[in-house]
Amino acid sequence: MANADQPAGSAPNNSDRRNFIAASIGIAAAAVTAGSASAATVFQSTPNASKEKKMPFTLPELPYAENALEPTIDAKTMNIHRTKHHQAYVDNLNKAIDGTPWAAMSIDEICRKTKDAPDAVKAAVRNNGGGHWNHSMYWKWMAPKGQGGAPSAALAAEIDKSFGSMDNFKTQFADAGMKRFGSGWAWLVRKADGSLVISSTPNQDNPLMEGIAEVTGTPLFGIDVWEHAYYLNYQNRRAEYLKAFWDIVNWNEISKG
Ligand code: MN3
Repeated sequence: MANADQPAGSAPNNSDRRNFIAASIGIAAAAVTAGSASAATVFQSTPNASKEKKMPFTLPELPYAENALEPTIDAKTMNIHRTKHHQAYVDNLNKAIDGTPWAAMSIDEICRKTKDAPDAVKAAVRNNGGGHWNHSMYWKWMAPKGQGGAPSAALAAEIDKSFGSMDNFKTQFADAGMKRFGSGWAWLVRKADGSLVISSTPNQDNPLMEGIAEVTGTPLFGIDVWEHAYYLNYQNRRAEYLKAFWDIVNWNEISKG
Protein backbone atom coordinates (compact mmCIF):
# COMPACT_ATOMS: atom_id res chain seq x y z
CA MET A 1 0.00 0.00 0.00
CA ALA A 2 1.08 3.56 -0.60
CA ASN A 3 1.01 4.30 3.09
CA ALA A 4 3.07 1.30 4.15
CA ASP A 5 5.90 3.58 5.25
CA GLN A 6 3.71 5.46 7.67
CA PRO A 7 3.48 3.77 11.07
CA ALA A 8 -0.01 3.64 12.43
CA GLY A 9 -0.66 6.10 15.17
CA SER A 10 2.56 8.03 14.79
CA ALA A 11 2.50 11.65 15.84
CA PRO A 12 1.35 13.74 12.90
CA ASN A 13 3.91 15.86 11.12
CA ASN A 14 3.28 18.48 8.50
CA SER A 15 3.53 15.98 5.69
CA ASP A 16 1.04 13.64 7.33
CA ARG A 17 -1.26 16.55 7.96
CA ARG A 18 -1.17 17.53 4.31
CA ASN A 19 -1.85 13.95 3.24
CA PHE A 20 -4.76 13.74 5.62
CA ILE A 21 -6.32 17.00 4.51
CA ALA A 22 -5.86 16.23 0.82
CA ALA A 23 -7.27 12.73 1.11
CA SER A 24 -10.16 13.72 3.29
CA ILE A 25 -11.35 16.43 0.95
CA GLY A 26 -11.21 14.01 -1.90
CA ILE A 27 -8.05 15.01 -3.71
CA ALA A 28 -6.83 11.46 -3.66
CA ALA A 29 -4.29 12.00 -6.40
CA ALA A 30 -2.66 14.78 -4.40
CA ALA A 31 -2.41 12.51 -1.38
CA VAL A 32 -0.76 9.79 -3.41
CA THR A 33 1.71 12.25 -4.87
CA ALA A 34 2.52 13.81 -1.52
CA GLY A 35 3.18 10.46 0.07
CA SER A 36 4.91 8.83 -2.84
CA ALA A 37 8.62 9.46 -2.31
CA SER A 38 9.38 6.88 0.34
CA ALA A 39 6.49 4.67 -0.72
CA ALA A 40 8.18 4.30 -4.11
CA THR A 41 11.25 2.94 -2.34
CA VAL A 42 9.09 0.34 -0.66
CA PHE A 43 7.59 -0.68 -3.99
CA GLN A 44 11.01 -0.97 -5.62
CA SER A 45 12.29 -3.21 -2.87
CA THR A 46 9.56 -5.79 -3.37
CA PRO A 47 9.83 -8.61 -5.94
CA ASN A 48 6.50 -7.69 -7.50
CA ALA A 49 7.31 -4.01 -7.72
CA SER A 50 6.34 -3.79 -11.38
CA LYS A 51 2.92 -5.20 -10.57
CA GLU A 52 2.28 -2.78 -7.73
CA LYS A 53 0.27 0.24 -8.66
CA LYS A 54 -0.93 3.22 -6.75
CA MET A 55 -4.53 3.02 -5.74
CA PRO A 56 -6.66 6.15 -5.89
CA PHE A 57 -7.54 6.19 -2.21
CA THR A 58 -5.32 5.83 0.84
CA LEU A 59 -5.88 5.70 4.58
CA PRO A 60 -5.50 9.19 6.08
CA GLU A 61 -3.27 9.78 9.08
CA LEU A 62 -4.87 11.00 12.30
CA PRO A 63 -4.37 14.70 13.09
CA TYR A 64 -3.62 13.70 16.71
CA ALA A 65 -2.13 10.71 18.54
CA GLU A 66 -4.21 7.54 18.89
CA ASN A 67 -4.45 8.00 22.65
CA ALA A 68 -5.22 11.73 22.48
CA LEU A 69 -8.97 11.25 22.83
CA GLU A 70 -8.75 9.18 26.02
CA PRO A 71 -10.65 8.58 28.19
CA THR A 72 -13.60 9.29 25.85
CA ILE A 73 -12.27 7.04 23.11
CA ASP A 74 -9.44 4.65 23.97
CA ALA A 75 -6.32 4.19 21.87
CA LYS A 76 -7.09 0.56 21.03
CA THR A 77 -10.49 1.45 19.63
CA MET A 78 -8.92 4.24 17.58
CA ASN A 79 -6.25 1.87 16.28
CA ILE A 80 -8.60 -0.94 15.28
CA HIS A 81 -11.21 1.45 13.94
CA ARG A 82 -8.80 3.24 11.60
CA THR A 83 -6.19 0.64 10.66
CA LYS A 84 -8.62 -2.28 10.32
CA HIS A 85 -12.14 -1.01 9.61
CA HIS A 86 -11.30 2.18 7.70
CA GLN A 87 -8.41 0.46 5.90
CA ALA A 88 -10.81 -2.27 4.73
CA TYR A 89 -13.17 0.36 3.28
CA VAL A 90 -10.25 1.96 1.43
CA ASP A 91 -8.97 -1.37 0.09
CA ASN A 92 -12.39 -2.61 -0.98
CA LEU A 93 -13.28 0.70 -2.62
CA ASN A 94 -10.03 0.67 -4.60
CA LYS A 95 -10.72 -2.90 -5.65
CA ALA A 96 -14.32 -2.16 -6.69
CA ILE A 97 -13.44 0.82 -8.89
CA ASP A 98 -10.18 -0.51 -10.30
CA GLY A 99 -10.11 -0.04 -14.07
CA THR A 100 -13.36 1.95 -14.13
CA PRO A 101 -13.99 5.69 -14.65
CA TRP A 102 -14.83 5.83 -10.96
CA ALA A 103 -11.13 5.54 -10.16
CA ALA A 104 -10.67 9.12 -11.44
CA MET A 105 -13.41 10.63 -9.27
CA SER A 106 -13.05 12.33 -5.89
CA ILE A 107 -14.55 10.51 -2.94
CA ASP A 108 -17.22 13.22 -2.67
CA GLU A 109 -18.23 12.65 -6.28
CA ILE A 110 -18.31 8.90 -5.77
CA CYS A 111 -20.71 9.34 -2.85
CA ARG A 112 -22.93 11.79 -4.73
CA LYS A 113 -23.14 9.48 -7.75
CA THR A 114 -23.39 6.15 -5.95
CA LYS A 115 -26.93 5.54 -7.20
CA ASP A 116 -25.56 5.62 -10.78
CA ALA A 117 -22.84 3.02 -10.17
CA PRO A 118 -23.08 -0.13 -12.31
CA ASP A 119 -25.06 -2.84 -10.57
CA ALA A 120 -22.03 -5.11 -10.36
CA VAL A 121 -20.19 -2.69 -8.08
CA LYS A 122 -22.97 -0.53 -6.65
CA ALA A 123 -23.10 -2.22 -3.26
CA ALA A 124 -19.31 -2.17 -2.93
CA VAL A 125 -19.12 1.49 -3.94
CA ARG A 126 -21.96 2.42 -1.60
CA ASN A 127 -20.58 0.61 1.44
CA ASN A 128 -16.89 1.31 0.96
CA GLY A 129 -17.11 4.74 -0.67
CA GLY A 130 -19.39 5.83 2.13
CA GLY A 131 -17.13 4.13 4.66
CA HIS A 132 -14.09 6.01 3.37
CA TRP A 133 -15.78 9.43 3.24
CA ASN A 134 -17.49 9.03 6.60
CA HIS A 135 -14.40 7.92 8.50
CA SER A 136 -12.07 10.47 6.86
CA MET A 137 -14.37 13.16 8.23
CA TYR A 138 -15.05 11.45 11.56
CA TRP A 139 -11.35 11.63 12.51
CA LYS A 140 -11.43 15.37 11.80
CA TRP A 141 -14.68 15.98 13.66
CA MET A 142 -12.94 14.87 16.87
CA ALA A 143 -10.18 16.66 18.79
CA PRO A 144 -8.47 16.14 22.13
CA LYS A 145 -10.54 17.48 25.00
CA GLY A 146 -10.22 21.25 25.30
CA GLN A 147 -8.86 21.64 21.75
CA GLY A 148 -12.05 21.47 19.71
CA GLY A 149 -13.11 25.04 20.44
CA ALA A 150 -16.68 26.28 20.32
CA PRO A 151 -19.16 26.62 17.47
CA SER A 152 -18.65 29.80 15.45
CA ALA A 153 -21.08 32.58 16.32
CA ALA A 154 -22.87 31.99 13.02
CA LEU A 155 -23.25 28.25 13.54
CA ALA A 156 -24.30 28.69 17.18
CA ALA A 157 -27.01 31.12 16.07
CA GLU A 158 -28.20 28.70 13.37
CA ILE A 159 -28.32 25.82 15.84
CA ASP A 160 -30.33 27.94 18.27
CA LYS A 161 -32.72 28.96 15.52
CA SER A 162 -33.09 25.44 14.09
CA PHE A 163 -33.28 23.39 17.27
CA GLY A 164 -34.23 25.87 20.01
CA SER A 165 -30.91 25.71 21.88
CA MET A 166 -27.58 23.91 21.90
CA ASP A 167 -28.88 21.58 24.60
CA ASN A 168 -31.91 20.71 22.50
CA PHE A 169 -29.67 20.10 19.51
CA LYS A 170 -27.52 17.68 21.51
CA THR A 171 -30.59 15.88 22.83
CA GLN A 172 -32.11 15.53 19.36
CA PHE A 173 -28.80 14.46 17.87
CA ALA A 174 -28.31 11.76 20.51
CA ASP A 175 -31.88 10.67 19.92
CA ALA A 176 -31.17 10.20 16.20
CA GLY A 177 -28.11 8.12 17.10
CA MET A 178 -30.06 6.02 19.59
CA LYS A 179 -32.94 5.36 17.20
CA ARG A 180 -30.64 4.10 14.45
CA PHE A 181 -31.21 0.37 14.79
CA GLY A 182 -28.08 -1.69 14.23
CA SER A 183 -25.20 0.13 12.56
CA GLY A 184 -25.11 3.59 11.05
CA TRP A 185 -24.48 7.27 11.56
CA ALA A 186 -26.22 10.32 13.05
CA TRP A 187 -25.81 13.55 11.06
CA LEU A 188 -26.12 17.31 11.14
CA VAL A 189 -26.94 18.20 7.55
CA ARG A 190 -27.24 21.42 5.63
CA LYS A 191 -29.92 20.83 3.04
CA ALA A 192 -29.90 22.42 -0.41
CA ASP A 193 -32.35 25.08 0.81
CA GLY A 194 -29.82 26.11 3.48
CA SER A 195 -31.70 24.72 6.45
CA LEU A 196 -30.02 22.62 9.16
CA VAL A 197 -31.53 19.24 10.02
CA ILE A 198 -30.60 16.18 12.04
CA SER A 199 -30.83 12.81 10.33
CA SER A 200 -29.39 9.33 10.45
CA THR A 201 -28.40 6.72 7.89
CA PRO A 202 -27.92 2.96 8.06
CA ASN A 203 -24.59 1.22 7.44
CA GLN A 204 -22.11 3.54 5.67
CA ASP A 205 -24.64 5.62 3.74
CA ASN A 206 -24.29 9.38 4.10
CA PRO A 207 -26.27 12.51 3.21
CA LEU A 208 -24.21 13.07 0.05
CA MET A 209 -25.86 10.00 -1.50
CA GLU A 210 -28.64 11.44 -3.57
CA GLY A 211 -31.37 8.95 -4.34
CA ILE A 212 -30.22 6.75 -1.46
CA ALA A 213 -30.18 8.73 1.79
CA GLU A 214 -33.53 9.89 3.18
CA VAL A 215 -32.13 13.36 3.87
CA THR A 216 -29.56 14.71 1.44
CA GLY A 217 -27.32 17.74 1.59
CA THR A 218 -23.92 18.62 2.99
CA PRO A 219 -23.03 16.72 6.16
CA LEU A 220 -21.56 19.24 8.64
CA PHE A 221 -20.98 16.65 11.32
CA GLY A 222 -21.62 12.99 11.98
CA ILE A 223 -21.13 10.41 14.71
CA ASP A 224 -20.38 6.79 13.95
CA VAL A 225 -22.82 4.64 15.93
CA TRP A 226 -21.49 1.28 14.77
CA GLU A 227 -20.57 -0.78 17.82
CA HIS A 228 -16.97 -0.93 16.57
CA ALA A 229 -16.73 2.80 17.38
CA TYR A 230 -17.40 2.40 21.09
CA TYR A 231 -17.76 -1.22 22.19
CA LEU A 232 -14.42 -1.70 24.01
CA ASN A 233 -15.08 1.26 26.29
CA TYR A 234 -18.85 1.39 26.49
CA GLN A 235 -20.00 -2.12 25.50
CA ASN A 236 -23.72 -1.82 24.76
CA ARG A 237 -24.04 1.67 26.27
CA ARG A 238 -24.39 3.73 23.10
CA ALA A 239 -26.11 6.55 25.00
CA GLU A 240 -23.01 7.05 27.17
CA TYR A 241 -20.77 7.18 24.11
CA LEU A 242 -23.04 9.74 22.46
CA LYS A 243 -23.08 11.86 25.62
CA ALA A 244 -19.31 11.67 26.14
CA PHE A 245 -18.66 12.54 22.50
CA TRP A 246 -19.30 16.25 23.17
CA ASP A 247 -16.09 16.29 25.26
CA ILE A 248 -14.05 15.60 22.12
CA VAL A 249 -16.14 17.24 19.43
CA ASN A 250 -14.16 19.49 17.10
CA TRP A 251 -16.36 22.56 16.74
CA ASN A 252 -13.54 24.41 14.99
CA GLU A 253 -13.72 21.90 12.14
CA ILE A 254 -17.52 21.63 12.08
CA SER A 255 -17.87 25.42 11.95
CA LYS A 256 -16.00 25.46 8.62
CA GLY A 257 -18.98 23.78 6.98
MN1 MN3 B 1 -16.72 3.09 11.92
